[in-house]
Amino acid sequence: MTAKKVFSLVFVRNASEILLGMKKRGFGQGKWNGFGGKIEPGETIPEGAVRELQEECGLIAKELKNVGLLEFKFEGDPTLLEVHVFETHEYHGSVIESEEMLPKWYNLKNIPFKNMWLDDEHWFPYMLRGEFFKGHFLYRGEDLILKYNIQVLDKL
Ligand code: 6OG
Repeated sequence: MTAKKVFSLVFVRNASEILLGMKKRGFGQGKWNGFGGKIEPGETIPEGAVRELQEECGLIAKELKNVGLLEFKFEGDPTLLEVHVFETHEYHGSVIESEEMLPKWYNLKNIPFKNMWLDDEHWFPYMLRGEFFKGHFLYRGEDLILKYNIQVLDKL
């Protein structure tokens, strides 16, 4: 049986910038990414997304838009990682560094793909165009994508 782990991933956006966090420890250490983590038992996926965003960068999302779905497998590991991707344009609070993340605003034209998960370069354009995407990636280790596909889906 394939085990599944469900995660949230939230990007805070305005018209010209996106807030990324550099992961200071654990899985993905040293990479810039959105804010998120494992959905806890008893919470919905959006609840988990709001909680992780606040824990990791201090912002409280007033609305969340589900913008895509990512699935990851790592060669030799049957676990499927299912990552629900959200954007928020409305929030309160101010950005703070946490034990897990160093937040920084990036211009949308200057996203640091070289220091991000390799998959990001493939699906970010869909997110930035506002197309709801579903991506599936098979990794060998953390630095090689063996195969992938991305579909655009009609918004639910
Ligand atoms: P914690 O384990 O720290 O949450 N995540 C990925 N994000 C991208 N862009 N690419 C990947 O490729 C990823 N694998 C996991 C999901 C980990 C956070 O990192 C995301 C979560 O938001 C393999 O709790």
